Amino acid sequence: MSLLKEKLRSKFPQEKAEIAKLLKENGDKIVSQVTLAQAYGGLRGVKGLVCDTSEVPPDKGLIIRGHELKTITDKLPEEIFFLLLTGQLPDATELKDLQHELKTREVVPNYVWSVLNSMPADSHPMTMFNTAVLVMQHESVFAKRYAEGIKKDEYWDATYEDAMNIIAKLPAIAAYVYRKRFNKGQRIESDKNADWAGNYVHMLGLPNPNDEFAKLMRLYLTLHSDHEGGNVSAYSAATINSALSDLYYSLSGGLNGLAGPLHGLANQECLGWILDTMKKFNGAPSKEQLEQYAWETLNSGKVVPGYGHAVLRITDPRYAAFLAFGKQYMSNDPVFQTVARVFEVVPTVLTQVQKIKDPWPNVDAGSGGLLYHYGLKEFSYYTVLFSVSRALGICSQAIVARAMGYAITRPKSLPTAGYKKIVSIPANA
Ligand code: CMX
Repeated sequence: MSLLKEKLRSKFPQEKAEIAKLLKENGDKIVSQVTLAQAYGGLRGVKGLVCDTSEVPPDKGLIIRGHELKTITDKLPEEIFFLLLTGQLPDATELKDLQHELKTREVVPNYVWSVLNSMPADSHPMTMFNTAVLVMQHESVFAKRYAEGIKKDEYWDATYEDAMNIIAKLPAIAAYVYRKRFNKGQRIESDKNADWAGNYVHMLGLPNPNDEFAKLMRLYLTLHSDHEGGNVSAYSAATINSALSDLYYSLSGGLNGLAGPLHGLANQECLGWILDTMKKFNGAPSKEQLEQYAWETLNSGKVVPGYGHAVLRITDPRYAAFLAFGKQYMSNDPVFQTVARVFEVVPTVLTQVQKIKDPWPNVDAGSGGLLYHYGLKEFSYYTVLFSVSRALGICSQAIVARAMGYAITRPKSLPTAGYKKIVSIPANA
């Protein structure tokens, strides 16, 4: 048995018992209230979900199992996955064991390539990626064992198997989506000696000067891994998972949510916005020009992509990590310079729009400019990178949910007439 699974096997029963005790002693205590505005406003701020892998305090940003993001940006995505699941960073032996386990599971079934090859040539990369994840449902260990009558206590074990099988294969699938969709030539075979992110870069086939692109990708895949349980992709995946749909169903469902422009697609839109400003002003725009362009965007009824957040009220620490990377490796690049200048201008503009609660950059504001620098210029692909990383969090959350035996998700809805009644307005008013 892998060291990671061994650790989980001893840890989960204890955590489950703790939750049972907590509920037995406090189950009837009130943890949140819901206003009418929240019911109609995307349940913003309503506490009613459980996610132990990470949390996002509005004034701090992402904290993974007690580790503030800024303290773990040097970690490999594999280390973060171990942390998400166990609450501890792996030691050297545990990391090696996990990397070995992923390597043994990385071969992608041939039918996945056939399905991707038969899709329309101009399919969106996210559609291709999510289709590949879904079609592999054929391999689900959970679905097979469930049909055989697996015991409830073993649900997490089968989900772990699915998670590892999926995570191991994602870099090869994502890299092929890139090469196929953008006519980059043959599929590149895996490098048996590379780490998870390094191998992804290898299979993308783009230049990797001084291993810098791989460094960026390690950072990228670490930063996007998880963002607590209420964001669209995590919540959608968890809801699907709660019906005991296996991870292939729930991960692809969650990633379909990530493909929305208000969520993960914003990173594609963001670089588009930056490049539009450069086109309009013939090169890196001045602060005044950027301010003008930000107002034009707002006045035309569009959002400034990469800015604002449903939870955060500070500069996203993930954006800060990307900015620091850019300053270290590409301070002379005009696209990066524009990204950095936008940060000096846009928060001041957005602060003047009263309804906007968070004028600060989110994770999507910075990443595109860095990817562009290393030749990954097809921005419709960027959400696929986000997906490869977010799979770490979604899979971890699913394993934990199965281990804790969480119930099927089923909040209560009411028609508008029902809410009118609650707030004492006659239904026909
Ligand atoms: N530009 C223009 N308007 C914005 C804005 C922005 N960057 N951020 C928020 N607003 C607007 C909202 O659209 C909303 O307007 P309406 O009331 O007319 O609908 C109003 O300000 C209030 O919004 P909010 O309470 O501050 O923010 P929400 O929780 O409703 O939305 C988010 C959060 C991220 C969808 C929003 O800030 C946004 O659209 N940002 C741009 C897109 C983006 O970067 N998304 C990526 C987020 C990170 C991720 O999930 O990947």
